[in-house]
Amino acid sequence: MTPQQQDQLRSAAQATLRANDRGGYAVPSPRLYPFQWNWDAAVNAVGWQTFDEPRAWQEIETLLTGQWANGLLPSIVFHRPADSYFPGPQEWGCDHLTPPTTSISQPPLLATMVRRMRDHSRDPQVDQRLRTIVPKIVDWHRWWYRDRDPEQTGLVVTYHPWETGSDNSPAWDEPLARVPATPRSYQRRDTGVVDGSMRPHKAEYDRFVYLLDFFRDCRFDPRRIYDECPLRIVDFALNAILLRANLDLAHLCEALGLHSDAAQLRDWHQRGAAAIATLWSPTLRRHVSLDTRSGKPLPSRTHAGFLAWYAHVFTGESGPQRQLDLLAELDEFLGATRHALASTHPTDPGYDPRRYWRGAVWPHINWLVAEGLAEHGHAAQAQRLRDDTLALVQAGGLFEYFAPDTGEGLGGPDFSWTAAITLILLQ
Ligand code: 2M8
Repeated sequence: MTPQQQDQLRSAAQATLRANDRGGYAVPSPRLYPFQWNWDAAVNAVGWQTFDEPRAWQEIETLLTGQWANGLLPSIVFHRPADSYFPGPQEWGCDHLTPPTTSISQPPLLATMVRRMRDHSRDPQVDQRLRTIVPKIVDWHRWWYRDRDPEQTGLVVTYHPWETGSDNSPAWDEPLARVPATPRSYQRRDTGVVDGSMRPHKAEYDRFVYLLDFFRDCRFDPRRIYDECPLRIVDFALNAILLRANLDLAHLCEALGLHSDAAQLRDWHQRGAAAIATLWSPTLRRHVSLDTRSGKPLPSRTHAGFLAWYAHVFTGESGPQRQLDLLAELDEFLGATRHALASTHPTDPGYDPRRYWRGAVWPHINWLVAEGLAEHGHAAQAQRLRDDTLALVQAGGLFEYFAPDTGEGLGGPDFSWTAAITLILLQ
């Protein structure tokens, strides 16, 4: 890409974030997702920081206004009403809250992004802001371990594919099939905004809706949901992101003198790293997620396993060999499609290159995987992912995701975290 092309792309990405700004938060894509999403906001903040640092911190402070008293940081904060999205706060049974939210969370990227923002900050007062922000993120991590790991296994469970962020990944097909379909009628909005061939099937939505009704009917009682929810999985990607975030949050706590929180966070990382090692499959050459209802691993061939580097869990004697095995698996992903990284390998029976998390390339996952690879000295693979991501965006536009075979931009247009990742990669 020439310097002039880079400038054009940078301007387009900045303009997209500005256009999606609703006053302190950016919507992921104007009509498809008209609220503030949790892990999107974390990525968007890093994108904002490349050209407007005060606005970057505001993205995070606005997200934290949605935090529950018990520490949960919800997946969506419905700051203002909008009717182009289903399900809204009434469906979640959370419309009485100020601001209204969902009742589930999302992958906890926030601490890692905040640490990065502190490292890149030009604000001499940055630690003043962090004295308010960091304890709230610690409360959120505490919520994960208290409510989502009540048996203290070291790994947290999730009850909804929307909480994993990879909503219709083939990894969830089998456990989701055991969830009853909702008996009630409802009206989806997403397929009125983008083509239905790029979105989850109705059978999946029927179960997504069943689950959110179930949480509401349980009055969000964590023990009851843990005992009775028909879907209960240990998602490798979510746990990898949480483990990495524990380390970054411990670092922030130490910088602020919060030493007992830091010690707790390092302990969670250590215990989690030991527990996550049991999710390694030598035949599949990667970690897999676990269905804790059936006790079975979920072996779908997805990109999730490549987050192991980012999570810093290759500890102990097995670490070097496992890294070699995972690099071999990565080579097979890189060679399988024209554009990397397909979210599902084409040989997986659930592969669908256009349908969202069943094959499409996701810029923010490419970036996270590249960060982890680079941190472990695998510079060439990291660069390949970064180059592929920028090439996709340049040719295909600032879309939500991209077809791994043709490079076509798919899903929502003018997408905030795609813009943010573009700005980060062009830095
Ligand atoms: C998608 O998820 C939402 C539900 O949270 C949806 O499809 O309605 C996912 O890609 C998720 O990971 C993402 O955070 C969200 C907003 O970009 O959209």
